[in-house]
Formats: sequence, structure tokens, C-alpha cells
Amino acid sequence: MTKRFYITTPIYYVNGAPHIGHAYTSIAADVLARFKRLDGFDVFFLTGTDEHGQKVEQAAAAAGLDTQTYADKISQDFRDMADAMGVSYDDWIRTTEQRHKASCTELWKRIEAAGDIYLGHYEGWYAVRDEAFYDESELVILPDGSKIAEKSKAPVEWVREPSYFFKLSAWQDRLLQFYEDNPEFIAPSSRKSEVLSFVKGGLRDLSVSRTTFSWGIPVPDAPGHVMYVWLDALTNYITAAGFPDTAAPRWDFWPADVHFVGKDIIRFHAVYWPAFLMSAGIAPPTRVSSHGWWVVDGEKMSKSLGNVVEPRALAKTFGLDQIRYFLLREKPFGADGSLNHQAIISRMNVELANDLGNLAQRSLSLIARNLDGKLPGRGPATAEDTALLDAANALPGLVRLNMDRQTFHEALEDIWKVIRSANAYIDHQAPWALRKTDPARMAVVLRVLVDAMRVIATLLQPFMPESIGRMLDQLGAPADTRSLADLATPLVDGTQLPTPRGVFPRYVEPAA
Ligand code: ME8
Repeated sequence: MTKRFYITTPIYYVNGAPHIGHAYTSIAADVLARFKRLDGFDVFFLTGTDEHGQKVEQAAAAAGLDTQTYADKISQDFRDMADAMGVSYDDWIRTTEQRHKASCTELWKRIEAAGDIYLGHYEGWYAVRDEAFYDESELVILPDGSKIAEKSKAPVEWVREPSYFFKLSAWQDRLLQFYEDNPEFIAPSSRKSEVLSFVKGGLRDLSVSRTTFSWGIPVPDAPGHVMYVWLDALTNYITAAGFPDTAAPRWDFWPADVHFVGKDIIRFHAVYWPAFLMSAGIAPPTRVSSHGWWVVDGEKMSKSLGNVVEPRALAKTFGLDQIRYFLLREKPFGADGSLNHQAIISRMNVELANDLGNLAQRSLSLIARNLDGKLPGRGPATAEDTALLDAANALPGLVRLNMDRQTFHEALEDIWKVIRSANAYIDHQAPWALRKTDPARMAVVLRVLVDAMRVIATLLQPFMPESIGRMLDQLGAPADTRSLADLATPLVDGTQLPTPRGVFPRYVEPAA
């Protein structure tokens, strides 16, 4: 039976245009989805848009549009962005869809039937920008006397209204037990400590309905109440798996294997979400993997600073695969990172054009020139041949381990170690000098290089699908045999290779 793997991105608020931060989460999730497919899994990869709540209602009003029309427009923009960035999602969910309303309504009823929902009165601070409630202790007072949430800097307002509550306080011990039983649930460990201390600090019941606006999913049998947008939004992950129809074929994918999230929304995914699910008798997800934030030239991206990076524009300047590579290579997944053109150019020119591109170009042009472009056969191996091939053949295991931990930069670093060894090998073997003196050995050296590059390229496909696809064409690996399992079958001796063409261009500053 094929192993199933379910990956999600957060669903993006339709309150503004997509930027590089959104593209980052989606690309990271895409890399894992593509890797799992290559590794023989049946993958379900979900992304989409979060369309309810006050924040979207306000953004639509500011744009002078009817809320649904506005949501349609921005949702499509996010979808176009995902397509443009090569995000290979299997389903695009929108929380305004009928299937999602049905799912939220059923989840609510189950939680209510479990005795975890009661009617009360909410009085406290709310930040529309974060769609989150805050305690007094989480706020700071500005010089003008207004208050903002300390962490996100979002302005808060005092809210007082009738509200349904979820008995989160009753879930403290069960959540702590759950984290203990599932040590891999939250990644990275710094976020895990943050979540544990939040939960250990005591949980208050959570307000899960609002009455002061109507852009949301109605609470069943409670006129005037719409569901809290986070309860609504989180439910998307089970909606897409078919909930409440647990006989649906997609339901076999639940629980999700990895929810990708930014560090800003870990609490919703790692505390509220498993509590809602356990209350409703549904298994919680296997893992919540959170990443850090991108700042631009050291500054937080913001409309007012005018430094918001549009992912499609960036891909146009440097190349889509170059950007995908940069985003996953530049910083550890969980850490924050700074986006700047010099850093992109340096990775693009040094690692892609030089280290990898030249390696391929040098080896393949020697085959083209000296062997009529025919893939040479394997021959007697020297200790150096074996060392390089062993290092390459160890890569799938190392990369798989890093993928399962979402330590993408380490996967790439492991791959680059072998690329650097291959460059040292070609320099030392100098196959160009063997053409006359020992052509048989030259052929063996070139085949060793092709075999090592084949493993490297196979593993790089998820990161840079288009460019690496071309590289594999040049290496003579047929398009339908590029999975990890296919690595066990050697390339066919004598295969006619296409004329080598550089796959990774150097970035040259356009003339002023
Ligand atoms: O939070 N750097 O949606 P959202 C890196 N609708 N990642 C960034 C980023 C940055 N500068 N800015 C945003 C929501 N992100 C909810 C999610 S899920 C059930 C509901 C990423 O549009 C980060 O992953 O505000 C963040 O979590 C995500 O964009 C969604 O942001």
C-alpha cells in the first residue's frame, strides 16, 4: 500500500496582496510535497485562503467592494502567485466555500456535544489585525495612551459582547500529556518551549463567537453569532480531507503529517487546534513545523515603509528556481532571515552557476567533445572514484532525514558538500588531460561524475524543478525515471546525451 502524506500551508488572509513571506511558506511546503512524491508517497498538498473575519470585512470596505467580490479577487491573486511560484498544490481551499461551512458547522456541534462550549460574555482586548484576543499582560502602552500587542505591535480595542466560549482551561493537562506523548509535534524546539510555557502558565477559556459583525460562518442555532475566524480557519485542514464525510477517500490522509506555519501563528496551531480536535474526537495533526520571518534589508516589511517584496517580481529578476533555492538555503527554517539582492546574487553566482552549473557543464562538454556525446560505461573504480560515489549514494538518506525535520538548509548543505567534492575530484583527475594518454580512464572519470551528478540532481528536483529537470535531461535520465527509487537502476551506457547547455546563468548587473 502506498504511504500517504498530507501537507498544508496556512490559508492566507485575503486582506492584501501576497508578498514574499507568503510565498516562502508555500515554497517550503512545496519542496517537501515534491520530495515526498519523489520518495514514493501518495501526497495531498493543501493551500488556499482565509476569507472571513473582521479584518477582511474592513479591507473590503476600505477598497469599496462588496466583501465576497473582494475576497474572490484577492483569493485569485494568491492562487496566481502560488502557480507562478511553482507551488504544486492538490487542492485550493477557500473558507467561503459551502463544503467548508458544512465542515465547521459539524465540528462546532461535536465540540458542543462534548460539553466544551458554553454561552457567556466576552470582555477584553482584541486585535483585528491578528484576529486575536490578548491579556492585559501581553500589551504595551504607547506615548499617546493607546495600547498595542507587545509581540505583533497590532493595535487592540476593548470588546464587550455576548460570546460562546470553548473550555480551553479544561484541556491544559490533556494538552501537556499530548505534547509529552508526541515529542515531535512542534518544531523547532525553541517554539516548543514557547508553547509549553504558555500552556503551563494556565489556559483561559477561549471566546469562539462574535456578534458585532456578520462576515463569518453562523454558529448553529444561535442567531447573531458567527464563529471566531480562527476556529473557522483551522477547520479548513479537515474540510479539505472530506470532513464530515469520514468515508470520503481523502479522509485517509487525516491526520495531517505536517502543518507549515509562520512563528506568529504557532499558538493557534499547537494549542487551540489540537484541543478543538480532541474535544470533537478527531485525531490531532502529527506535526506543526514553524518557520521564522523574512525582513528586507534588515527592516520589517510593511506597506508604510514601501518595502514589501512581490515574489513574482523577484522571480522575474533572478529566476524562479534561484529564488526558491535562496529562500531555503539562506537561513535555517526556524530562524529569521534578511532578504537582500546581494545575498541572492552571491548564492546564485557562487553556488548555482559556479559550483553546480560549471561542474555539469565541464563534465558534459568533455563527453560531447571526446565521446560523441555518448554516456560512457562504468569501469574499474579507484579509491577516489569510490569515495565520491559513496558520498553521493549516502545523500538520499541524509536528505530524507533533513526533509522529515524540515531542516532544508542542512539538506542543501549536505548536497553541496558532495558538489564541492565532485569539483575537487574533477580538478584532481583532470579528465581533459587523459584524452590522449588514457582515454579509457577519462571515460570512467566522466561516468563517475555523471553518476554523482545524477544523485545530486535527483535530490535537487523539489527545490528547483524546472532547471534541474533540464539538467537531468542533459545527464540522460529519462523523465519518467527520476524518483529516489529509480536511482537503484543505472543509466544506460551509450545513451546519446543532448548538446550540453548551461542550466544556471550567472547574474550580471544590468547596464545602468
Ligand atoms: O495568519 N516572513 O494569514 P496571513 C515569513 N490566515 N513568513 C511570513 C511573513 C514574513 N515576513 N509574513 C507572513 C494568517 N508570513 C491566517 C492563517 S491558518 C489556519 C490561518 C507567512 O496571511 C507566515 O507563514 O496573515 C504566516 O503564518 C502566513 O504568511 C500567513 O499569514
